[in-house]
Amino acid sequence: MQQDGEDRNARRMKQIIIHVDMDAFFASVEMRDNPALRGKPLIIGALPRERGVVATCSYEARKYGVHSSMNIKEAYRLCPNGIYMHPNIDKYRAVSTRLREIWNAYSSATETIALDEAYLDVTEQAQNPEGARRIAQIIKQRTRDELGLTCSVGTAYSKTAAKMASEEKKPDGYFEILTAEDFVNLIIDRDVRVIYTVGERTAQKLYAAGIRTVRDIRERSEAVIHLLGKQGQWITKIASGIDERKVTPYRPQDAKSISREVTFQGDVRNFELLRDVLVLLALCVERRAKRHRLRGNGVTLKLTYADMKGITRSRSTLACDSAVAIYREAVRLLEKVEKRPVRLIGVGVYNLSGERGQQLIMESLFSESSDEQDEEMKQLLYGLQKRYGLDFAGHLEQIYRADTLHKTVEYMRKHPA
Ligand code: TTP
Ligand code: MG
Repeated sequence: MQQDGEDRNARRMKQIIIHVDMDAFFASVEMRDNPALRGKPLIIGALPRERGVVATCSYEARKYGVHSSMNIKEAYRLCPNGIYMHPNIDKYRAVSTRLREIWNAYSSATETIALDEAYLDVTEQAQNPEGARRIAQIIKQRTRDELGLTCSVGTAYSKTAAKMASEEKKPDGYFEILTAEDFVNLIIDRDVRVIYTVGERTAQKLYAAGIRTVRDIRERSEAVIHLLGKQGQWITKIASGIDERKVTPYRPQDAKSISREVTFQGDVRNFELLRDVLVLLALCVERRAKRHRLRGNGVTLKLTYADMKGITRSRSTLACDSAVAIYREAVRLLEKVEKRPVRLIGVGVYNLSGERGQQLIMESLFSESSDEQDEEMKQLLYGLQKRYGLDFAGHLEQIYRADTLHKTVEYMRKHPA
């Protein structure tokens, strides 16, 4: 009987998608390389006394309530005995390259979402759920044997279901969701936040309308659409198990960098001014990246000194998908360069990748953008207005235009703080 059911599934499955997600990725790599860290609450991100957030933490640290994106101070309060470390992004990137080699061997298309996470289209290679199960086991085995790491894998008929499946048995898990009915049955009584585009704010709106579970979404789909518009349509579709998105391979060779620069009319010795110009450049870069639905994994600062000597400085980082983050990284780089008169300054992001950028766009569309960062950018702009007597009110859009940017920067140069 089971077999019959599966054959029907196999025939019905237009696509078979595997989602792979490494377990506690950064932390696992560190524990692999340093046995003394194993079994300990390990928090990767920043040191307790620094400004910063948790990038990830070991499962032992999660028991204390620590989680990704939590302020490091809060993490320290919850877990004072934890081991705190900075991330070694270049190391994780090298692991990621090896992972992609494994993934690519079994899929016709691999869509990398993050260093540790990808969708694989295995429709042809797998043929049926049994084949997909075999591929999943091989991927898990090779990841363990060749890289000394564990991952969780989900197989499903859609991307959303595959991602849900890989989360179901974390860590080191495997789970299948072969039909939309199975998907709906699995999540029907869960909180609305199980749907990945439902963030905290959206959830609050839904709760306020008495919509708490996926079942509520399904039973009150019109209310959901009324409440959330376009996002509501998407959510009600997902709540019915409908997601026909294809796995779109991300090809690193297609990615370029995105950058903006300005040349001053007169050389600038004042590095405070350069810092302030970085705010505007970062906004421009962020906007371009979002337009192209891209997200950088590194920031570059470019300077040309008055004697025409040019330098570039770069930093690998994960968090550079917002203007604030780009600005912060660029400032760090600026702090380290030789302080001589400057005629040109530029900022860029490189190592572009697709989906997180896409999610970002979706998030901002659905007004789920990060309040804290918005607030910080507002403060930065407010500072510029005050220091240079600028008036951005209503004109900020204009800044993105090259001529306005130049004019504004020139104005700042001539009216120093
Ligand atoms: P995730 O897959 O979200 O987390 P994880 O692999 O650490 O843990 P899990 O077992 O729950 O999958 O993210 C992968 C890596 O990306 C993570 O190790 C660190 C990094 N990351 C950040 O730097 N900031 C973030 O906010 C998140 C969510 C992840
Ligand atoms: Mg992971």
